[in-house]
Amino acid sequence: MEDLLQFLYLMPVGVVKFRADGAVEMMNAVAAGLLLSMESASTLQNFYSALLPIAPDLGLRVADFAAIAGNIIDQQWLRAIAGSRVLVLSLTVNKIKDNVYMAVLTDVTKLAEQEEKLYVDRQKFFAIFDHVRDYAIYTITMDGLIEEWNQSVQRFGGWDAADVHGRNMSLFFPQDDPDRPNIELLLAEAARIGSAETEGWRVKRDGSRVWVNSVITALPDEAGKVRGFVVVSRDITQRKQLEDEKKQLATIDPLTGAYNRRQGDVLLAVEFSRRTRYGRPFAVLTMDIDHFKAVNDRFGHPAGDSVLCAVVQTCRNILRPTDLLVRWGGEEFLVILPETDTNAAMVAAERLRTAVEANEATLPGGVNIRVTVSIGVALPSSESSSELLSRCDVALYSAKTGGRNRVFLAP
Ligand code: GH3
Ligand code: MG
Ligand code: MG
Repeated sequence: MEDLLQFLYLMPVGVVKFRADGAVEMMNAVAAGLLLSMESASTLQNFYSALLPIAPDLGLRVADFAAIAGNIIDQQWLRAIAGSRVLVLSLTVNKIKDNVYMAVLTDVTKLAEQEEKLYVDRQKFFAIFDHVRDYAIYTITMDGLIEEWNQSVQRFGGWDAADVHGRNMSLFFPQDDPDRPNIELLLAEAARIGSAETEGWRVKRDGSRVWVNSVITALPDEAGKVRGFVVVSRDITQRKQLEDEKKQLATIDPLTGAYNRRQGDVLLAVEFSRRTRYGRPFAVLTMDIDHFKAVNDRFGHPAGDSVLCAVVQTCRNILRPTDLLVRWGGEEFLVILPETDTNAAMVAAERLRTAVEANEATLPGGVNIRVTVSIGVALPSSESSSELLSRCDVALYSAKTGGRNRVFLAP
């Protein structure tokens, strides 16, 4: 009996033995501590009085319990004020026999706080997950099958839950996109280093496209093993358009739509390196409009501008899609002809010359005029691009001094 009392006394939970009227017959130190820490627990003589502020119906419930023995209250959580903090107690009451009751009290404040935090975290998470506007968020399995998604998937992709659930995320990637990423590799990367990022076209439900940035993050379980991924995608179509426009501005001559000189330098460097690496031939033409100053003088500068555009259009009609037309300066152009030997370059130059000569440009006032061009042709030897260009310019100069409207091959 003494051992049992000792055992009860040392138990890490509060134990109280009381009678039907609430009179306490015995309680251990933990129970006394818990009851005393509650501000309002004025007495320890009577269990009902001690718990009155937090369990006012305790006496009634005990009285209502008609069975000979059994559980009356099972782990009911009670909130009490203890000084400046909230104390959460778990109360269990059992009827042992007539007029003998046992209560077990445990301090579950920590547990309650954790649960509260978990609840708040969950609420916060769902608030973010569902109401975040510009991001589509969905989770996928290790194989890329879509599990859960937030409302943005519908908002910016137009996809319904039923469309996507259980289907592979590749659904969102256009089949015919040459830059379509390898999804398996992306997932493998995300699994290996924690996350992977990809940017490109995605298809909407109606078949139209948006430019999207996606971050794929691994979702590890408690043991650290990756169990799936969360994909956070953002529609950045507008940014992409701005970037494309900026790129366009940086590489294209706004008047004629030909490449600008800066891009011409880049394109020339590319051809040089292809020639060095793979021995691919190419040719360059420098083309200058004859007596262009006279066009400006006679018809005005805007008329000169439309002649420039007309010449570019004429050349475009003649050139192959792989040929590159660069506005090198005012009325002077550089044409880069990849995969072209001397004969083919001369033929192309001659075709350009005759086409420009044959074409009438219609000026804004309705006047039609014709212009001619002089062209220098050069093929690279082992020289720098500036040496090649000055050789080509010498050929152009010869075409000019030779009477204009002609083609001259650099020696
Ligand atoms: P040549 O046959 O020797 O080439 O004679 P040209 O008159 O064409 O040569 P010149 O270099 O003397 O004159 C080029 C003219 O091109 C002068 C300049 O005002 C004009 N020009 C340069 N850029 C533009 C442009 O963007 N628009 C217009 N309308 N004219 C331009
Ligand atoms: Mg000129
Ligand atoms: Mg000139």
